[in-house]
Amino acid sequence: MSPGPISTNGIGIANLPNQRHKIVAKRGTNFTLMVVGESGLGKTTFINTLFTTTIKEHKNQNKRHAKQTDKTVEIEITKAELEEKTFQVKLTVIDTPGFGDYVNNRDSWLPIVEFIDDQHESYMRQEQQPHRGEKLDLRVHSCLYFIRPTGHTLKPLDIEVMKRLGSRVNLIPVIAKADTLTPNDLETFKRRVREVIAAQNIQVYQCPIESDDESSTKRNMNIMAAMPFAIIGSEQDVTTADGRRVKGRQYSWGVAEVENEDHCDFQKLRQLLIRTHMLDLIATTEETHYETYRQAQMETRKFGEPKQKKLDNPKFKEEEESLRKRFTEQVKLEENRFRQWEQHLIAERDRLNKDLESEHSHIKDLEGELERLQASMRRK
Ligand SMILES: Nc1nc2c(ncn2[C@@H]2O[C@H](COP(=O)(O)OP(=O)(O)OP(=O)(O)O)[C@@H](O)[C@H]2O)c(=O)[nH]1
Ligand SMILES: [Mg+2]
Repeated sequence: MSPGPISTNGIGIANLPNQRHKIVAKRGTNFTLMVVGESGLGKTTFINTLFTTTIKEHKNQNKRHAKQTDKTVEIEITKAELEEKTFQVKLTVIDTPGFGDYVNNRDSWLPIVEFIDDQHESYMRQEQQPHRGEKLDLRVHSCLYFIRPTGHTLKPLDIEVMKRLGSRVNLIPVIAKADTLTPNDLETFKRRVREVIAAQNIQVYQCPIESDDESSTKRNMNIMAAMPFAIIGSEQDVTTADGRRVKGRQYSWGVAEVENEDHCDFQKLRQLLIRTHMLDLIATTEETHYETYRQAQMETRKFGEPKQKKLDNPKFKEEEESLRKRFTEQVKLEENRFRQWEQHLIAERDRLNKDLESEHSHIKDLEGELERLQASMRRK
């Protein structure tokens, strides 16, 4: 679904056909955003940056500051209300622990995928109740995947996790800490990431580009061209060389500005999330991702039957795969051993046959000799 006419400065929803706008505006919209990625890539910092640049007051102020330097160790949910013009958004942001930095932590993305599935499951169960009142809805409308700014390409772990996320939610890839790459390296890196995403068939969010007016269409194209979005996060206000106070990161060579389009795509990403495509993200979650989940569950379970955790649990699938691999390896090993043993037996048989042959010919010789001896005896 397209969010309808979109204004450049206000939230897209303010321009919806009147009736729909009234309904949504009265109730407010729930929008849930999740951040995922390896450890220490600035996920928590990004959330704080988004809050401080978007919302003046938000709940959990203290908690936010406590989170600043700490490693995130569990899934953390923060709610904030966002008011733009006459329209209200109840924003829920889900911060997740980073993974992949040491061996034991490699699989810690599994609970994140499970969390997403669980939200679909919980919503589906509420829908099946006879009294369908206000539902508790934590379905993830948009999931930002943080990519380490290596300058090379996506890692196998990224590909694996992104594939699983892309089939479940609106996946938006972002390049973390964009200030650590030169503009040229950043462009090359972006291109490589896009190529791998295409080659690996990773499903990423594609926002509708066509709009009613030309300038909106142009802006949408501009936003989409920036994917994967390069991000700079910062909780500090710093002073630029020309004396402006901005959110940014101070370096000896100058300031990397969060909200400067020449420095990174933070503004474009925020525009896509909060302004232009929020409704589309919500609608595609409902119509595509939730629907896919619901249908898959309907095909495998009877109405009201509890979810068979094991069957669709990615962790279980993982275990099953590694078990199968181990089993195949064992079988191969045994087959090899058997083949070697068989060859050994054949060689042994050949050797014995040869021995037997030579024994036979020896016997033959002896028999011949015996015959000759007997004949000469008879003649005497
Ligand atoms: N250069 C640079 N550093 C950043 C940026 N964003 C965050 N950092 C720094 O990176 C470090 C880790 O940031 P966090 O926000 O805690 O990272 P995280 O992804 O939440 O880490 P985990 O919770 O462990 O997964 C901190 O020292 C931040 O100041 C950025 O855009 N550029
Ligand atoms: Mg964190």
